[in-house]
Amino acid sequence: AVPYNYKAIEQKWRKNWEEHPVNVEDGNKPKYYCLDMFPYPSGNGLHVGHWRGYVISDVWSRFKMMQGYYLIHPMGWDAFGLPAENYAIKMGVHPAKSTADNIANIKRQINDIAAIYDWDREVNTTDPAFYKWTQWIFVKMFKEGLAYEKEFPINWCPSCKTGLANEEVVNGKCERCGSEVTKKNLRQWMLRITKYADRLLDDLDKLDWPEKVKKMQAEWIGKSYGAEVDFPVEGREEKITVYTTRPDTLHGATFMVLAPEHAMAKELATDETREAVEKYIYDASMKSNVDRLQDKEKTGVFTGSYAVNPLNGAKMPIWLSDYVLADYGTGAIMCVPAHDDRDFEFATKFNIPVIQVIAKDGKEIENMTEAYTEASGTMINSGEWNGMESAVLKKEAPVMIEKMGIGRKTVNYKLRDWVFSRQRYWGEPIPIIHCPNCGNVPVPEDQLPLTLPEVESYEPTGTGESPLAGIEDWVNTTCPCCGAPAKRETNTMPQWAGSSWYFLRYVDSKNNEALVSKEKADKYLPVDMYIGGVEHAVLHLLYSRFYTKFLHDIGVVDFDEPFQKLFNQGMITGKNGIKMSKSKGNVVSPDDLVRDYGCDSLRLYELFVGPPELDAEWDDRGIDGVYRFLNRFWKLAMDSKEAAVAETKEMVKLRHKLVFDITQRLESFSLNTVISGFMEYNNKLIDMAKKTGGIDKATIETFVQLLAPFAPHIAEELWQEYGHEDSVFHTQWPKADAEAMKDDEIEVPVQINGKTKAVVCISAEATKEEAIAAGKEAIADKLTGNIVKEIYVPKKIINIVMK
Ligand code: ANZ
Ligand code: ZN
Repeated sequence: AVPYNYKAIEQKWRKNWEEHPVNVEDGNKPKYYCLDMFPYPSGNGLHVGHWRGYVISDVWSRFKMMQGYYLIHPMGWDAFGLPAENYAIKMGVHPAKSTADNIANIKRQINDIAAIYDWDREVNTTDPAFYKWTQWIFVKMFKEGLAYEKEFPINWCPSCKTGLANEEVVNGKCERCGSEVTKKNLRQWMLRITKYADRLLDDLDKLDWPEKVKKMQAEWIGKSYGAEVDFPVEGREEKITVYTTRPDTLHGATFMVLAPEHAMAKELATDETREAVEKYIYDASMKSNVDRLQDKEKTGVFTGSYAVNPLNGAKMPIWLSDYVLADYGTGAIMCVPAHDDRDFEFATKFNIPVIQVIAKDGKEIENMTEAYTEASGTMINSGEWNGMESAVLKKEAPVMIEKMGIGRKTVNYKLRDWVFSRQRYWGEPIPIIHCPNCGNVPVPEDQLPLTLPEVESYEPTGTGESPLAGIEDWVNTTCPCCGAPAKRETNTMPQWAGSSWYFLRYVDSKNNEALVSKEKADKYLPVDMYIGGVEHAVLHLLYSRFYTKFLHDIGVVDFDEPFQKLFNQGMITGKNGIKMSKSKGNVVSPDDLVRDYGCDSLRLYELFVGPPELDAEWDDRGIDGVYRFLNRFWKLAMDSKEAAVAETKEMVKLRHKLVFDITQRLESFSLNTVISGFMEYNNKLIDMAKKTGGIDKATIETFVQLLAPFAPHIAEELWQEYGHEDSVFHTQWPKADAEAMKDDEIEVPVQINGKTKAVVCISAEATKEEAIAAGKEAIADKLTGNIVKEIYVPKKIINIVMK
């Protein structure tokens, strides 16, 4: 037979698909929107790890197409941001130019995957026709009071010379460059994402997402229920209010800690403590939040002042410590060392009394060596609350406190408003004009996009101003309201701005009148399946949900969750699990593998390396195995075509089992076992063909159909070899018939010591174990002696030898 010539086959079908696209819309098909997280077009190109996600989404898309859907499967570019800008600074090339070059290269690489992207839908976040709408959304948010200006100390990356959102600070370091993040007092544009906190939390229930990701989002939003309690301060009018989730422990509060930034921190100092207090406040101002929360030895300073426990009048020293955050709750806490780890540590270090108020079995612990943090047990040392269940009290205390007039029931969130301005060049200009008469005025919607001007130097200034501030004729403008001389906002948007809504634009990417037309939005949105890495769990995926809810609220779309289903693929790593990167020199480029084995083989191997949701180590050598499988299947198909044998019962049965197994594995995203399944079935068929001279047409054709989403070129070629003119992708995904899958049943006598005692019905294919088990069950009541031997003569006799 003709050998498997992947080069010729792949070239032929690439051209053919270009001329006759297989994903075509016809009015009757339902849509299916399968989305990849769009890439940042970096100068490094794609490695085999990037391929994995694209192959997974392509397999899924083609499978859906064969189930009769019209596919929305687009691709685009998330191209604003630091890498392009840093390259510009180094090489003096305009970021738009380097971005365009990188896109051209990556597009070529993506085309090598043979993924079925609809390039008519392509978007690029740096294209003014696109960012017109990114700015438009900002203007709408401004008009709705969701975008506002505020000056406060934000996370500042001294190396990127820009402010960062909380989400961009990972373990106290800049998410992008790894530098230690510091604080800087800066005027900021903020987005009021906190207004959506409850909906962002509650609607997680609607989503078919990995539990892990939902949990991360819920924790990031961090809703907690508790109480605010007001504590009088000795010798002062003003009270200090604390936030606590454990008001049940109020009797055990032996001291109080304020964040160093708390408004009263300085005032509470006495002549003796003032110097130490001011030094402590200064030192804390230089640390990031994350740094402060990390597990290291507690520090603190006594202010010299005392608060009074409003329940029992106990005197509580007031301390400052940086483990209390200024921007959470009220920035002040009551400390219950017996029942909180951090407080226990602090009290131990500074010799503050510990009073136990919850006892597990009604007994007081003599020398506490650690806090008892569970809200379960009986209240002790708690006056009128003694004897109550702490879990019950925890729920009731907020209301009781409210009735006593010493506080109130409250809800708190960890989520903060989103710091939305960056002091860099390569981003969307924030479309706001500062007018001396009118204040902040948005650029009129019909004047958008406000395009990014050319600059001489992209270098960040480091002063907290973006390079745009230096372009006088751009900065100076007139107020759209009153005509007075006014100045443009010179900050730009963060890289997340465009990616927060790009998925909406794909379905109407050329529309100049609207972000997306109502008609197209209704027809093609939302996204049915979103595929990408897990690293975006709280950044991009939270921002996108927020944007979608906002656009829902202003009537642009009529759904309020963007992504119905989410799949996170694991990473492909180099040897020993090390992340592939240029600097480590362990990047495997797909280009050579495609040349040496073909696209179809590489696609299969990307899936074969392991469960798609887990990380997998890359080893080039493994690709040989899938390549051999394709060769063997090719030969079987071509030989069988010649032989043209009639179908046997075995072939029919195997065909239906194949359909059943592959479909089930594919639907549950167990893509690596789909590939191993193909290999096993192929081996079985080859064995069968040794006896029959070949495999029947329908079985081979079914195999080809199932293989098509995975190895599209070879599938199309064989489909054509088998005499079909239309694409294999225009066929319906095969269905398994349960009846046809059933093994034949046969009757077998069951004997004890050679004498027949019963007859059982078992599968003709039953293994020895299965047959013996069925036989023993049928004569269970007669198995009274010691079994010395169990015999199964296949399809003939089950014999149990007993003593
Ligand atoms: C007394 C208490 C007793 C507390 C106890 C806990 C256990 P979540 O669940 O994270 O909301 N807290 C409040 N504001 C804080 C701030 N600005 N910085 C650091 N810690 C703060 O936690 C709420 C609990 O964290 C609050 O309840 C408070 O300590 C502390 F046995 O109050 B608790
Ligand atoms: Zn004005």
